[in-house]
Amino acid sequence: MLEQTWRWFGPNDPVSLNDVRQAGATGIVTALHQIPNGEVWTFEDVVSRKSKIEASGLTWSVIESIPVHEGIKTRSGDYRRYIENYKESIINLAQAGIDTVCYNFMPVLDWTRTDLDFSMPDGSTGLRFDATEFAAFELFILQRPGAQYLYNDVQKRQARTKLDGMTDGQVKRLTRTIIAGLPGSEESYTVERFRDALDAYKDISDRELRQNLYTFLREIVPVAESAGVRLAIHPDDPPYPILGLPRVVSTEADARALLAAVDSPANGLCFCTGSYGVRADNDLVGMAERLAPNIHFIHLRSTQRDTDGSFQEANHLEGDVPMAGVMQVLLMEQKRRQDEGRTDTRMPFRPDHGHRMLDDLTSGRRTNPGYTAIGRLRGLAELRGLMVGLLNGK
Ligand code: DNO
Repeated sequence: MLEQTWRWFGPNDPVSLNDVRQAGATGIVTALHQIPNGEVWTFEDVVSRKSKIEASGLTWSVIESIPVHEGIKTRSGDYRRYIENYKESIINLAQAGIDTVCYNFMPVLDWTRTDLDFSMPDGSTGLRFDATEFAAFELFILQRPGAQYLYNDVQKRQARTKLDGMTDGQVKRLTRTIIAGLPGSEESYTVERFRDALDAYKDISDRELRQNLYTFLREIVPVAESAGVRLAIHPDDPPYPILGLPRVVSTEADARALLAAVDSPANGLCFCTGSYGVRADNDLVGMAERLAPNIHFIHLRSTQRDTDGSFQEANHLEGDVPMAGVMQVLLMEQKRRQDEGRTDTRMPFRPDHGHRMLDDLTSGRRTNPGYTAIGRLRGLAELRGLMVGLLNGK
């Protein structure tokens, strides 16, 4: 069985460690969100959080994430110090007995959505990225220079109509949803600061961002390898360029190129089916098969694509992601690792996101968008059932 894990945002998360136990997960995925981006995670801080998790009968399975400072992505400012700090954090985590670290290299924004409460046909709500709403934000609210070249006349008209139909409150909400930072995001911006952050990338092409990522990896992978830590890069979400920014972890070719840049078992992937799955040209089962030896962490979630780049988050076993096929490949990889006597047979996965439903919807309890108790409980239960079914069906 793959290890069943659950993202927990720390002591302030409305979904408690006890809730997690009742959901049937055994591993916790979390980060020290209180530590400012770029600073060192000390051994003491890590151990203190770890003992809280263990006191609840759970283990700290994966770090998600040690944030990569924007200075590292742009190779500017104090980036050398941030890289040294990153190495130190990895060493401290290893000393505390934690061996899997997730991170991402998305410029400016971590994951991006336009609607956190989109009504699903069954009456629950979920997360959605709407391409027309995003265009309305970029063209007319942010008024980003250059944005007008990304859209054709029809798209611009649709975006204008969308904006004209929105109240001031809706415009504010859309803006906040895009730039204020979704749960787990490493940055949060006002419109002004957001413009500055985008500006920092004006001379950074796709090629340069890739080079910055590979150079970063050449620096940290050897440290991780000798500490016995596995790195897992999360793909871009959504997996295509937005806001004129370069995107370098969206496809199988991107994943292969970064693995080839530093050939080490420590240089690995977070296989996020929901993120990669938004592109119809990402063959998820084939990717899982071919990339399997370097998959150190797994996010299982499904999306339903529209034709214009919009998507919404579907139930875990529905939508466009061939979940059974992916699960089958991952179970085979685990078996292969066990047969080979590899040490990384744990293969943690978490149900990524979930709809707001039942009491989470009606009781007024505040949960982090996407990180509800009951929606994820449903996701985990379905995925567990699928896994046990596949294992017993042979
Ligand atoms: C969203 C998450 C991301 C992810 C980071 C990893 O729900 O999957 O915030 O944690 O991109 O660094």
